[in-house]
Amino acid sequence: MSEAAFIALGANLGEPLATLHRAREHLASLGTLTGTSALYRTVPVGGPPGQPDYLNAAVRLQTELSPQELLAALHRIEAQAGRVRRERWAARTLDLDLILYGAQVCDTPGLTLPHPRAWERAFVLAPLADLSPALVHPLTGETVAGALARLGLAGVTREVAEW
Ligand code: A4P
Ligand code: MG
Repeated sequence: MSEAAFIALGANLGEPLATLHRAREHLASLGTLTGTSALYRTVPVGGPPGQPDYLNAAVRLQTELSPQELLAALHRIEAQAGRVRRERWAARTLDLDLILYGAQVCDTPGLTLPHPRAWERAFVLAPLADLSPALVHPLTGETVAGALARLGLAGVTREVAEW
């Protein structure tokens, strides 16, 4: 049985656009990509000061992988992009977060669904709104469009629609 997964992409080191292109190709091999958001340039949230701006985007993937298998595949793609895990929220060549996997809810040491901070972050919600503005948070019922209206778009600039 396949499920719709929403994956957020972020990069702010190296060559972010080339990294995101490669990541999208890898993601396409994990199932069927059924949507790609616009590309956003965003001001870093949290982490050490002086980081470069991020490029952020999101994709919808129809996949037969379980959420655990999918997250493991995301970590492999991050590693291939040369990601080194240093301090939390540090600058990175590539971050792939599993935002939603159908309406599944779980909280285990390795995987939390939905992604715990997604509905508080415009750099995640703006790309998600391109894909599915009416998508609801499975626990709170708040839509993506509703959360984005609540947060506003400060620090988030739509760069290009197609990438
Ligand atoms: N993990 C648990 N659940 C999930 C999930 N649903 N998706 C675990 C992905 N990972 C999940 O992640 C830490 C651990 O979370 C992993 O071991 C994984 O098993 P990480 O990617 O190693 O570390 P991180 O990315 O620094 O932490 P995290 O918690 O993913 O950070 P955030 O909250 O995603 O923040 N500002 C802008 N403008 N744009 C950004 O993209 N990204 C971050 C990262 C901070 N500021 C940003 C951006
Ligand atoms: Mg992450």
